[in-house]
Amino acid sequence: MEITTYFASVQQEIEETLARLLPVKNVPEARLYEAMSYSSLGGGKRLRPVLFCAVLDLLGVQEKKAFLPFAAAIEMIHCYSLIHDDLPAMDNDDYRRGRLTNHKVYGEAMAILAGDGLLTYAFQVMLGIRIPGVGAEQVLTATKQMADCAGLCGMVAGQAVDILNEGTPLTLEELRYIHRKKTGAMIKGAIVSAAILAGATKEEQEALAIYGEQIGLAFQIADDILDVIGDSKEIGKKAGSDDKNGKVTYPSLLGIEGAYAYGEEAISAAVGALHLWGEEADLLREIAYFCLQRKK
Ligand code: GRG
Repeated sequence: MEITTYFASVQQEIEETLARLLPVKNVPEARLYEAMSYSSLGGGKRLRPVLFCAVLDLLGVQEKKAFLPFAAAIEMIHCYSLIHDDLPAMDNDDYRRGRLTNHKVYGEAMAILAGDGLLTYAFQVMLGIRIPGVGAEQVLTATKQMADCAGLCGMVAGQAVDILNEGTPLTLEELRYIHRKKTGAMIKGAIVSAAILAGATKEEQEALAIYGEQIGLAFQIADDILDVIGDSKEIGKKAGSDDKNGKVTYPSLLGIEGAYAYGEEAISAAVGALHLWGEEADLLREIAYFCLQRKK
């Protein structure tokens, strides 16, 4: 299947699954549900669920439907991170996915709670999942993988180091440390948790983990490049914010061309990690190129 068709089909399935999992209830805290839905529905590339589903396909899972709540829960964690990242105490952004940010619509307190709600609910969904042929231990291991990647071993740690180093010159190695955790961990988590649920061997899990780490790096490099040369309308947020906030980025350290070349090295390494598979891994190979070449 062509990559754009594949993205479109997973996007639709995730939209439907999220809408089902996040109904706005007629309860005193209805506004919290609204705020959670606002930032989860109707936008985003859904890259992490796409990777999750592509790994299931690679490993021969025939019926993906029962796995979709797990993929949607990963997207909830991602959406929570975007809500919190946009808060005045963090990046203080007004636009995300082409719309006003959560705190601009619902206020800061509700935005914090919407993020908290999404993060907690994501783990409730993952742990409650029942998939025919998938054992409880696999579900626990996959959920633990996501907790590691989202929390203190991953995204939260990366965000903390990023904030702690604001205004400080960084080396390439330090920048990589931040992004390996802040951006890369959730991408790798989506890939490895799918591999665990699909019953991949240790060797397959390790190969896919390397693939995830490398495309995570390329994805971040593309993000930094888009912040310099991207179109604000297309990326759905204001371009130029890294420069305005004095952030060290791959282009600021390596120049645009140098950063792109560095991204190409990461893509080669990602594609190289897929050597265990033949053409059944072509979709993952295409997604790797997309991560660097994307326009939004
Ligand atoms: C608040 C704990 C906490 C973490 C925030 C996600 C994040 C960490 C920060 C976002 C800042 C940022 C622009 C990071 C670069 C890479 C990235 C994660 C971009 C956003 O992800 P996309 O492009 O977004 O997949 P969509 O909207 O397509 O889902």
